[in-house]
Amino acid sequence: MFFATRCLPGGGETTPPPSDPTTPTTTPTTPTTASPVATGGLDAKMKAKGKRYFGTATDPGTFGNSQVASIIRAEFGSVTPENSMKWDATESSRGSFNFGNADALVNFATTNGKLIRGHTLVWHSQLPGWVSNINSASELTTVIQNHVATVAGRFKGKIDHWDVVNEVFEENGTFRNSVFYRLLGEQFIDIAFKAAKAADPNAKLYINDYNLDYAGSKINAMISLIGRLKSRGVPIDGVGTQAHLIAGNSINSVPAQIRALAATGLDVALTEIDIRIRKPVTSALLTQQATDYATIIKACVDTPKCVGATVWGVSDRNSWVDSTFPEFDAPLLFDDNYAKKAAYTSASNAMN
Ligand code: 9MR
Repeated sequence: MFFATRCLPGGGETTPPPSDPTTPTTTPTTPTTASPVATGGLDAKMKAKGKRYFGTATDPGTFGNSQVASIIRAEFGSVTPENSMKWDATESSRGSFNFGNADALVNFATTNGKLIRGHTLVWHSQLPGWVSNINSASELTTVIQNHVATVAGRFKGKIDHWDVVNEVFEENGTFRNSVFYRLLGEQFIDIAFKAAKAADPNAKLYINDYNLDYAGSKINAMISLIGRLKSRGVPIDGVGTQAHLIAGNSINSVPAQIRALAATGLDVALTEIDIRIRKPVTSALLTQQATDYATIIKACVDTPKCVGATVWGVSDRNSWVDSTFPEFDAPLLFDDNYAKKAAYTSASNAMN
């Protein structure tokens, strides 16, 4: 899917009004204006808006850096394992489970009082070949049930949200041609959710996808599917919209899509926010990105069913964007040197 690039506003930052010359020049003991960034970090501000968390994605490879770890401790209230709970990481060969990095992530989260968004149980990507090569529906059903029971069961009681199924749709709203859909049809989703509910009854169970940021076939298909899942009594609690976005591109359509997802009656979470910038990164584009972060975060704040927002990483130094979209850069709230960007301040202010 390609988007027409919206013209970027020429704009610089707005200039504050000149101070009133009649104002006495006494030094106030307390600031007369709110400081732009409250103490307590992004998570505290999101909670003050009645939400559950402001989160980030990480794994031992990133929180092992002490600067990343201290930013997570200070700013974020939830962590999503970026890779460590995926099928290729947890069950790369059949029935042989490895939880090294996933356990380390869970220990980091629980030690630091962070919620965890489990990610993800059934996904066509990062899926070992032994699963893709299954050609019997009953065998695949058993394999899904065992995988979900083992992975979700291991972390029972510790996971706030599980992304039970991820990215089931093509861009045109048809089901993705995964081994799951080919052998089981839409029922693979029911199987996965029922298995997750049995394994961890208190986790909120989510369906998650990308490009739900604008009106069209894909979000329509998601909303229809949610209606069918609910009518079949499938235990689904929420829908995650990933929000992998491009600065200055289609951002203004996002708030209405968040409201449309909320109108299903499910909880909504922004699950993987990043807003990448087409190189070369300029100060105007960083300002555009800051504006765009505010638009997205405010849309969640203003939508009662939106329960939280997660950015897909801490600093621009560690983002999937570098390898996947080499013509883009700088998608996150902290720069390559772990300093707060304009986007950080703007995201924070969107929660005032
Ligand atoms: O950020 C993840 C990156 O490190 C992995 O190499 C990649 C492999 O597919 O997955 C990235 O995370 C994805 C997430 O799990 C699902 N939505 C899209 C994310 C970005 O690709």
